[in-house]
Amino acid sequence: MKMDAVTQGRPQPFEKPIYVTRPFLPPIEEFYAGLQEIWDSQWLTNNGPVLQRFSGQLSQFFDTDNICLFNNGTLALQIGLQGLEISGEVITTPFTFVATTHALYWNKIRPVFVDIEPDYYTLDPEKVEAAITPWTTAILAVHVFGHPCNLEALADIARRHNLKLIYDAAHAFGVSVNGKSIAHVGDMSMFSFHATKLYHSIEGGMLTFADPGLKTTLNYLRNFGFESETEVVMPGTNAKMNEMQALMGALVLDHIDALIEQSRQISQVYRERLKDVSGIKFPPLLPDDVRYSYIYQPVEIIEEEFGMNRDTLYEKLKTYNVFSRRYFYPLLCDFACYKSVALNDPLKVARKVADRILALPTYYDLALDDVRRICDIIIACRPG
Ligand code: T4K
Repeated sequence: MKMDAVTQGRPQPFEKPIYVTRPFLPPIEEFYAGLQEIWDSQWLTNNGPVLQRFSGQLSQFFDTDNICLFNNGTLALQIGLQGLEISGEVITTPFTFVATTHALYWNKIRPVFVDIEPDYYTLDPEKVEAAITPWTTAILAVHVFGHPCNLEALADIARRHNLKLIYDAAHAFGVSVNGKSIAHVGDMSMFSFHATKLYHSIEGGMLTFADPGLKTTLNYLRNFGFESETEVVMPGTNAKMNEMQALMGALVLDHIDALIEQSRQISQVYRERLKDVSGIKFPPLLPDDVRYSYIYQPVEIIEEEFGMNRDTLYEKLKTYNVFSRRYFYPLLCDFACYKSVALNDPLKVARKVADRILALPTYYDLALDDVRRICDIIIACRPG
């Protein structure tokens, strides 16, 4: 084990809190310049010029016109499910942020929770297949932590059972497989542009979809169903992205490569510095054909080997001013509002992972020396 943290003396608590993430903020002059344009146009929302330009930039970035922007990822997913007319049961993961299942619930769809794979924590295709019933209409899989799901296996199941395949890609901005953005898989994907994400527009969300015909429906659904001043063609809601969000999104987009590179370096330091510490398990490195964004730095704390459980470490880190997060604990099926959902899968892997998982701080201006110090603190927390 690397013991330099200990041999050089005990690491000191940080003077200022180190959070699990911090939003990237572009140079403020760039934002001022954009604000001036918004001030001049006096156009703040409702498909304004900044939003239209931003939408074009994203179409180029994702290499598709089949995109629709929303004011957050949760509403994007809710509306996407409605646009695809999903009903009945949907097979999904319990190891995700609550919004994934909430989006089903708001559409009166029954979530069917099945287990995840132990390496990357994404849906286990075998469990998906076993959970299909006559009421199943779709699979809602999550590229959790930006780890691509088992794309081929899920596509095969969806095809054979005539199910829609929807991806919650909230964490997967900038992720591509075989040189192609992950936005191109399945029937639909939802990306979150929330401030806590590597890529953000303050708040925001985006759907990408395979069927170009969906674009009109989604546009209606996010804007009250308005066709014209006097015509409403469907009971839509209000989920429009505004001009300030679009401005931030456009400015952050210019920095995406640098943000990914910085996150990659942070991840490399964590892996290197903690690699010989028993009881800390990293997800395996992704295959070469995946371009990963390093949006989160999840590790598993294995109590029997580390000598301390995840929750104790999580609390101890706070005394050093390090605020890691237990993404994603508890499992969604254990929240009061989903406890009544029947479980046919014991969720063995998901339960184990939820009890062990810890997301370590990672964000664009977290200095590599601070990452080393966090590692040394983790090592110093270890008993014995
Ligand atoms: N699906 C998945 C798989 C998701 O992970 C999410 C969202 C969604 C769907 C829904 O997408 P959105 O509707 O949110 O677009 C955060 C985010 O609010 C949420 O967007 C995200 N997932 C989830 C994983 O994390 P919290 O409750 O952990 O955030 P909070 O406020 O505790 O922030 C975490 C840390 O970030 C803070 O300790 C400090 C830092 N922070 C946060 C904000 C908001 C800042 O430094 N500045 C900030 O402005 O949920």
